[in-house]
Amino acid sequence: MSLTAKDKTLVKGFWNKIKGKADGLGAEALGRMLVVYPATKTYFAHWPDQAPGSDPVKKHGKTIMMAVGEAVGKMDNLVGGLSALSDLHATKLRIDPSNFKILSHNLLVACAVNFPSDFTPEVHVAVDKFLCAVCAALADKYR
Ligand code: HNI
Repeated sequence: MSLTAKDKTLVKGFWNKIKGKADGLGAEALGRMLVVYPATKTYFAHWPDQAPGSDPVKKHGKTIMMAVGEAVGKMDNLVGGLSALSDLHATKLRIDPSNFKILSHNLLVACAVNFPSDFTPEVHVAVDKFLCAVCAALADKYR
């Protein structure tokens, strides 16, 4: 389902509210993913510590959210804008693309928990659609 003009406006507005705390949100989402969906830990086996709040989780949470922030700026062409990142996940990192949805779910949870009044049902659906579009763009280079 493609993003409407209203979805894009809502996503941009919400991003502007959360971007100052994006690093922490990314770390919380990643930490939750590793605990709640432990099969995802296989991809991070080379990290010294996979616990929520650990240095690698914090660092990678920030990396993920920088990419999400860039995606907010590329909402009109996510497939093109994320093609290098898709290629990396497909051919080098070899991440099963079903995991993108799992991380997105955890990002939504982190947003809801940390921004309860801004994360209205209307924002929720727009951000969910946006993250689905990001997942589809990240999966684009798989075949
Ligand atoms: Ni992902 C590296 C962005 C989902 C496993 N990932 C990155 C990098 C970015 C990134 C940016 C750093 C790239 C570089 O070094 O140039 N990843 C994203 C985004 C999403 C996502 C925006 C989804 C919204 N990645 C996932 C998922 C998994 C995943 C769901 C596995 C479950 N990513 C990785 C791994 C690395 C990685 C593994 C390498 C990290 C490292 O420290 O070695």
